[in-house]
Amino acid sequence: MLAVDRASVMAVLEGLEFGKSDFVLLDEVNIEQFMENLKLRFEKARIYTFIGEGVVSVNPYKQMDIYGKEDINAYRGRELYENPPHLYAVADAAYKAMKRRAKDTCIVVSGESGAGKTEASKYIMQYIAAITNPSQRAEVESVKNVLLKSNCVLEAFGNAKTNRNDNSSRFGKYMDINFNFNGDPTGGHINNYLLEKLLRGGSDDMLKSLHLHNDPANYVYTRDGAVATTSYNDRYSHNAVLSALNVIGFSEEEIHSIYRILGTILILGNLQFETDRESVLVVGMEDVSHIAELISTEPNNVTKSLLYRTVATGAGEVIEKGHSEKEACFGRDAFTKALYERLFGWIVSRINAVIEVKDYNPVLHGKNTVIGVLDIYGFEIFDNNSFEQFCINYCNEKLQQLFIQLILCQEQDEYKREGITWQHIDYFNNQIIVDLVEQPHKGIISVLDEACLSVGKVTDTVCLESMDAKLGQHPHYTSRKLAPSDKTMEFHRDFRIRHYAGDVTYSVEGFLDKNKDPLFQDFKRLMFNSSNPVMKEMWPDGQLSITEVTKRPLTAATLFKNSIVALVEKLSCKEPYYVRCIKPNDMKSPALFDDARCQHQVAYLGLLENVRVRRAGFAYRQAYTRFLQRYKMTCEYTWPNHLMGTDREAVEAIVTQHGFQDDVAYGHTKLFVRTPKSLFTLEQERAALIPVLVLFLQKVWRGAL
Ligand code: AOV
Ligand code: MG
Repeated sequence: MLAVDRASVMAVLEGLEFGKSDFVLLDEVNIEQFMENLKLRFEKARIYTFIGEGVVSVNPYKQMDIYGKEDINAYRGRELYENPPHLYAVADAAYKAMKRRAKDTCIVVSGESGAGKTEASKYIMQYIAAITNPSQRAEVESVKNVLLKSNCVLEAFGNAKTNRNDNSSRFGKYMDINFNFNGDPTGGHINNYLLEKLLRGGSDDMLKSLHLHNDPANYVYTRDGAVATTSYNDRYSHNAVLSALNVIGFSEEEIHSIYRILGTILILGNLQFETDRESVLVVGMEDVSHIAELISTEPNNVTKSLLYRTVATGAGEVIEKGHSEKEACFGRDAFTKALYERLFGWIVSRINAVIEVKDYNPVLHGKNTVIGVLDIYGFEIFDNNSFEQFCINYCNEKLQQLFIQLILCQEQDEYKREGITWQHIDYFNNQIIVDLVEQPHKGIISVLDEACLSVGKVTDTVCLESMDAKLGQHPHYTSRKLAPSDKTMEFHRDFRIRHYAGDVTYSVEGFLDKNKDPLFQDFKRLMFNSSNPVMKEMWPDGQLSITEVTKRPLTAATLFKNSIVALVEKLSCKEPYYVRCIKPNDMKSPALFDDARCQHQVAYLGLLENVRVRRAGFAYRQAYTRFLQRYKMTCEYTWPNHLMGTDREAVEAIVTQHGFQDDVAYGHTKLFVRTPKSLFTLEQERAALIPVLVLFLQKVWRGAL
């Protein structure tokens, strides 16, 4: 009987009716061909497609039977092209690079809201957890357990139901997983970015002890979410969160403090003020005493913080100034948001303390390597774009910039490793847009900050004017004033950035308020003086006296910029792998591929650019062994087994027989093909041979040959 190995059989049976499994194999890189392939694959339930070592994923909106134990085993330790495209293939590639070459790697998952980023990150984490620690060492298992459980907790506090996604992450998350020289996880670290402040409910008993009702519709802050359909079983997830908190090691007291803070937030949201003659009062003192009880302080302190603000006069005197009703409402909202933000930040820091790598001695334990997983909101283009979209889109510009640099570097490195001459690649460099946003003294953030910090009444419109004055000449910036013919923009409100992914018009309304730190020091002091040690710990800046408080706290945009710069720094020393998520429709339907919506995403994710960069030098590269497995049936000298000296020589025989020897370069371990056309000949021939070979293989298996 002839010896036919498994990989050859797999390769033969993987037909072409599912479209091209890698976009670099398209006949031509244009949007039509790209979309045609993406759609065909989605309709054939092939939700993943490679772009080189990255994968494009289309949200299936239904359970797929492709994440089981057998699937994990099929990808484990295999080369990229051996199996159909899958998240596991990318996760495995990142893991292998780390283990074999002791390289730090990262997996960047991007895409718009509801595209499947968080699900993808979870599958990646599960894959890594499944393939590591085969000997089941207890200390590694416990690290893995905490890493996996932390997801559940962060989702419970950082996710919310939005109209685009029932379980939308309102924060960006970057998680480093540390590995020892064995390739087993030893710890990790989580960073979170720009949490939008939202919340969800707890159990009846829990809520009752907190003086809360279990119907979210009773609370101003949760009411909107309660109207939408519930696709999550809240009670079930509540228990899961509690058990996850326990596994991670939160104490009873800490868990109780968490719920006390959530309770405070809900009651605060309902709190009203009224003006009686000259003075402003809280409506319903019962709520105030509940809050006081929850945050372990005197009701009097709560009332004071809500109604007065301590200010230092020019003469260094400290006086108490009563709020107007409007100021009191503003203060209350800023306080609840800050409570939530601090709570979330504190939870993240507690998890980090547990998973931090301790006692790692590189001499004893070998080099410590890292895989980072980034799950971050993708580009957002809404009908109405505000400060949040501005931050998110700036973040995506930074990631695109990093992508360009890293992919090009990665290519260059591989060519060097394989001993192949480097070729220049032409691409659009978006640094110019990054500068437009972040350049010191000139960029949009700097103009915004200046406006926020200046004394006197600066309005959003005034700020827009100074942006126009400074940036009017910039090729990627337009305001309605500068292009008065543009009827789609408003005269005094809008400015537009030409992002690498498309034009976005931002309404400047509310930019200044959102950029300021709106929280009065009185609230910080209130929390710092709580007799609950957990709460005290969350508000260390509350101990500053009014005269010590820095007059110019960092603005939201600057804080965000700093965190993104730090993130990019973290990523830039790692070898990147990309998962690009696409949302097929806005109905959460498994059956609908909305062409226009998908095409829009393909455009702004820069996928064509991605394929072009990938193809600009050598479109396709493959290890000699794998290449041989896939194409050996197309050449008489190599089928079923070659009698050449090395695999490389056998590959040369295939290439020469098909006449594209001028289109390739031979690396140390891989064949590099410049234009994909050469491969098409091979692919077509292979496709034509498949039916014949299937018959042949069936005979082989039956022992007829
Ligand atoms: P996101 O993370 O990209 O949105 P999610 O990962 O939360 O999106 O996915 C949204 C929903 O799509 C999930 O709750 C699932 O119902 C479904 N889904 C996604 N991926 C899969 C998959 N591989 N298989 C089955 N169903 C899936 V946001 O966090 O809103 O930006 O802010
Ligand atoms: Mg998410």
